Amino acid sequence: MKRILIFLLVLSILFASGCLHDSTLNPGKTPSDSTVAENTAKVNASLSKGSASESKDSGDKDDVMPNMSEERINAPDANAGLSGDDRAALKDGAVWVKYFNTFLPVSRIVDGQQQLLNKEPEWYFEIQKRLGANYEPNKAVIFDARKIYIGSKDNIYDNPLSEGAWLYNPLGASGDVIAMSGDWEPFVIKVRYECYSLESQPGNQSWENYFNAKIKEVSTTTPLIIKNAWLFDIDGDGREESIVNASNTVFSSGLEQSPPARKDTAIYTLTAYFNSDGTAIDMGGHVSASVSSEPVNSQNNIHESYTFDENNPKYIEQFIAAYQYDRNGNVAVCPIFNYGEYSRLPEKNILIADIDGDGRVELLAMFPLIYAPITVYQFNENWQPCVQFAIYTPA
Ligand SMILES: [Ca+2]
Ligand SMILES: [Ca+2]
Repeated sequence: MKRILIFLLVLSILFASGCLHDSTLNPGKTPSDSTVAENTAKVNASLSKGSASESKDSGDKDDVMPNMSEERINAPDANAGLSGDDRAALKDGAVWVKYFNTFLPVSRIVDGQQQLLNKEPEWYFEIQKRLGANYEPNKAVIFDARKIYIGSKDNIYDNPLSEGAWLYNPLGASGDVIAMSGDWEPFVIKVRYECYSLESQPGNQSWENYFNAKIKEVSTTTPLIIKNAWLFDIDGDGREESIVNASNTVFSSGLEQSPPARKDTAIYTLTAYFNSDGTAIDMGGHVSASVSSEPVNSQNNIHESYTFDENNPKYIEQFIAAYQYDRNGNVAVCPIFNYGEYSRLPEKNILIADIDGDGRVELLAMFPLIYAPITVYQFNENWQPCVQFAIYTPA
């Protein structure tokens, strides 16, 4: 139950950050909307706590209200440019993506028409009702997503996140396998996957400029840490496009107190798509200075802090840490202490595959997180990712 509540809290962060584009949940139909609302209220309260604290979603909005349509704002119309003469016909068939222990539908072509389109993300059970017996894989063939990666040396699974705080690997939880019923090759573009350590950051100026600008909306004293990136040539022009995750938070428990040197430090998890010219498309995330530097103390309504409350040790947990600057200007691991439910926003995982048989790849983005959506992007005529379909995942 506790784990579920933690997931719900993270989900509420997703909502607060606008990460769930167009997340118009249907009251009374969601399995947990009251809890989500409760937790969203808590997160918003937490985000607005203290005069030094401020939060930003990854869009440009200054208000605290969730920016629900961020991904659509940043991505052109889902159907723009899709009717060009050069576009091959869709092939009848279906594709499911593995999500933890189940398969969720992401494409279904009947008589050349895509059945899985929506303007708003839908809950899995609504899709299930619509598809009936076709909701689950039927006569499907399993494809291992490792096939999209170039070379075993650069393989996603041959690059285990190394020691300590980098141990948490979201990539195994979802998107490592698809099921397909159809007659085409799904993996038509090769992808390089890179994951970075504190010591070996990629040094890509475009990425740094983009993410630093996002972080500086909230804090000028927070280190930028690029976690991982997928690199691929989506338009075949010989120059790589990329999808990049940046985050300074990690799961790491049992750490000694070591608060950051400054009070206005931020926590963030951000994802962006980069064109080969370095321009970026926001793919969601969250940045805020919501973690207090005052001792965590439920009576003072401080639920997440870099500082321990010695008066109430048995109610305090520590399983998250953030990379911040110490007084010497070095990047240090600063544990986050908390009362009650609190978790970090995980990084997105992606998969690039042709899921509708027209020879062009689609992009799937997902979180290793219950209830969070799997989003399908189609590339438009300018090779910009446009939201086509999204399904909220089950617990
Ligand atoms: Ca390219
Ligand atoms: Ca396609």
